[in-house]
Amino acid sequence: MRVYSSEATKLRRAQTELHDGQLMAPFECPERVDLVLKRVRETAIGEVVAPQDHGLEPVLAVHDADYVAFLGRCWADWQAAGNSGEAIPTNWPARTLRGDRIPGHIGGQLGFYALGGDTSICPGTFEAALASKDVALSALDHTLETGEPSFGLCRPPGHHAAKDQFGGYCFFNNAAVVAQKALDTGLGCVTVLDVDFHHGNGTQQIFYDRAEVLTQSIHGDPDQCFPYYLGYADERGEGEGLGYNVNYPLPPGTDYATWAERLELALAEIRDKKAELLVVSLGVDTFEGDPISAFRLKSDDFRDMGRRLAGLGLPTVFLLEGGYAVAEIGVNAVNVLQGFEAASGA
Ligand code: Q9C
Ligand code: ZN
Repeated sequence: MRVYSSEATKLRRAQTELHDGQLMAPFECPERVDLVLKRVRETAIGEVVAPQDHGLEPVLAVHDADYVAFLGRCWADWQAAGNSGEAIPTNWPARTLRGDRIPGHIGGQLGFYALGGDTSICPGTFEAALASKDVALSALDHTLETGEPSFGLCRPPGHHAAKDQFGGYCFFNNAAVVAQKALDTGLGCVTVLDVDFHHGNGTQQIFYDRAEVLTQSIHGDPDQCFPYYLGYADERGEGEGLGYNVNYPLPPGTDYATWAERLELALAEIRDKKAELLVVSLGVDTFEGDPISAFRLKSDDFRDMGRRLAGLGLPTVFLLEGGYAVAEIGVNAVNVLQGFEAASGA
């Protein structure tokens, strides 16, 4: 398996996260990259390669141009407005206000382009997000060229990023960028399977009315878990995309036996829709020790997850999403990859 990683993904080092009423050190930290990389090297799961620059075009294929431009200038504008701390949104076009105006003030723009207050913007954020999508796109290139599986050590993660909103630690939707690029190179049907603890709201939104990308997510029930306002089982897609989005919400406390039953349903759906490429949004925050999540997967369960994914026999791109039990994310992520390789005989 080929692994893609970039030092530039560590350029974002936020100091603040507004979490459960406290301003604390962010869970989504650059050390995550080094911990996964360390385990990749220990296990020799694959050669580690630096990504190629893919420019902004593949990002603009799934994100709005004004949103991308906002991310590019946000930190400078925030500083120019006289703020000393990190850019944290505190006001939104909430239901009783107008959602059709983009205010001139950076504070108003920040709330317009944010879906939560959990993700502070700091120096290096845009640069790290650019590196993260290059890692993802380079992994795709390798898999399309060789048929071999790839692992993109993406950071910041991507699956919460919508067409024109950041949040949940995500800025560019790496999985969506990759899925769209695969379609643009001639594939007919791509699938994104999101196994992160949190619902992949951004990926769902981006492809909601389209049949070329089957999006599925197994996650903590949004009635109890972030992102709260999307990810319910009755969201099945719309228009041509009806039937091409499937959500599997599960209650806090869910163990692997129950989780794996949903995975089998998702795999059957992928076979049924005849997807030609599998993109795995690989969050390992389903781990029992994760500090912000509530499933009970054990480290060995991640191997079994990889084994089941390999059963599809599809070209596969793994992209890192969440996972915050920093001591164990390397073991858990690489366990998925090892289980996959062992079962595919690669
Ligand atoms: N107290 C990813 O795993 N915080 N993002 C929820 C609940 C946001 C997680 C707050 C969690 C985002 C990629
Ligand atoms: Zn997550």
